[in-house]
Amino acid sequence: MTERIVVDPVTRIEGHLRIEVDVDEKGIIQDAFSSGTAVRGIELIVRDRDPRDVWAYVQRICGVCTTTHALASIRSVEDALDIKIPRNAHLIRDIMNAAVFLHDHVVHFYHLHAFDWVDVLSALKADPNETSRIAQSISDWPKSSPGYFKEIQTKIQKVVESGQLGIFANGYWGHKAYKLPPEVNLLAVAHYLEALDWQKEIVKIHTIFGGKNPHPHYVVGGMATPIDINSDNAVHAERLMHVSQIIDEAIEFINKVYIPDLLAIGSYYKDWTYGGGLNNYLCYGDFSTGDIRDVNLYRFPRGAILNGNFNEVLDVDPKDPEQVKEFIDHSWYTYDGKEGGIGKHPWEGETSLHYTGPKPPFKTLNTDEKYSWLKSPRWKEHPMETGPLARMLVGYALKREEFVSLIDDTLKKLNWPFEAMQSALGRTVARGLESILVAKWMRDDMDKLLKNIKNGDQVTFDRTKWEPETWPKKAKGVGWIEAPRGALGHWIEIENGKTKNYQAVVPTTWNASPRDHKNQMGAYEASLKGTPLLDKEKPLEILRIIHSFDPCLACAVHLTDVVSKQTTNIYIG
Ligand code: NFE
Ligand code: MG
Repeated sequence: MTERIVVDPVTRIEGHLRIEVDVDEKGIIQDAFSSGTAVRGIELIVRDRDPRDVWAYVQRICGVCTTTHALASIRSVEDALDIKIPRNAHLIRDIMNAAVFLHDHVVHFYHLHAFDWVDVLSALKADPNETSRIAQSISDWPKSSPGYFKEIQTKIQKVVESGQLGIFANGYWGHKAYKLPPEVNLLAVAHYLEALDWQKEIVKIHTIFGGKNPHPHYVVGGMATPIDINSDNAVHAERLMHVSQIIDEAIEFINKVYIPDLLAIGSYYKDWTYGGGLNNYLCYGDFSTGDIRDVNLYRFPRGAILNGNFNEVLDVDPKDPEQVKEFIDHSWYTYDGKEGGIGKHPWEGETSLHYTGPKPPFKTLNTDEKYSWLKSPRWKEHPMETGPLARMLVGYALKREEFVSLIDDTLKKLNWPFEAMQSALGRTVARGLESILVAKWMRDDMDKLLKNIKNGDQVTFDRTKWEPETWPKKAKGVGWIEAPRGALGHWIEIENGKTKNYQAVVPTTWNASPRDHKNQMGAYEASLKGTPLLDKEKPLEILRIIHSFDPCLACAVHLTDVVSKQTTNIYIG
């Protein structure tokens, strides 16, 4: 006998996600279902538009990865039209992508995920002297005096006494699964508040290079960033120094706050090894030290791993029609008027909505049939996990020195076997570790940019192929990118200077996808299976695992109609 538990909405994520699990008498999850419950229509509007404008529309797929979809879109157009961009533009784009990684990862750790491990209310019982001692033993971050932590505690006390816990209301405080001593909880709450301040600084990189955040500006052929070190009307010397300083501060915050906290918290939970899941990992790769199309120069390498076989990294090609396909057997769509059975490569993709779920209000979804607005992307028909864990493990399997030493050092510190990485906590650790790498690459890219500028190269845009008259009549391209949550691809088909087809397959669509044509679970679903719940009324373990992926459902459910003129036919209720 199993009992179904529904978590809807899952909070502290972006977008609308519902999780249904079947638990047995012992409270162990036997089956799990992930459902995207909202539908959006962003991509519908790019058809027939000028490919040079598409980035500005599809960027609105998400307000979290604020730069990501624009960059994927721009790269798809440049790939289709074989446009090469100036070196400075490439460096600026990668610095901006790195800024999103660091912003997202820090915000995810402190503001979205930490409270699955950290009990805010327990912090009230902490001895601030002891918190101070712990803080100074793990880092030389200056804000660490007993008085400072006492002040934070008083702040929490006031909030609790006011009876208005605000965003801290309805947490599972006091849950038996929380293991941190009060002093470490207090440390984490203090850094939760500091990270709130910090995150508003790093986005200034976007405002300087891209005009604003969210949704900074891009241009096909380079960057819309005029650089002139002597002009007030351009990104001048002072602005460049500001970016440089923010990068240094980011490196410091990551190394002195984020990583020490991650390891301190992780060390109390290292026996909680649930949440691994598929053991299939997919990376498109990114952060090229040369041309973006030269995959060999990627600092995040490209590759796929199946069934946890780290001895073999398989070649990935998003252009191969046999590799990336989306299935709809359990998704509220049809293909050619049929309910499923086939997968479509994004260049041939189709999005025809067809809601067949229960009429609200309802208790549970009919998970034997269709149950999500997400499609099921598959790589060679395998469900894949994408994101920080996939990137770190692919780098490790390829024996890249940076990845191997970072992972091995961390495993030693946590006294963990390698297999422990394949868990919810491992995913969270991987996110921290890749932040160290990305911050380092960002510094390196900025140094290279400054050097170019110093040598007199201030060019950021190449207009050779700006005019549609210079384009072929028909062209197809893919823009891939490693986004904070994983491998993202935008596929475009251009005809007579207009966008004919457009399709995005997004990291959270891979991870949160429902079952496919072979009834194979998506990454979220597989990661929940076998996990024991200590308290079915307060399924904290489900949040831990799902949050470890950093869900973004707005990204995951975006729509495009590439075949019929008809767009939607939704009937709910
Ligand atoms: Ni909406 Fe995104 C990232 C993209 S989604 S946040 O990272 O692309 O999975
Ligand atoms: Mg799509």
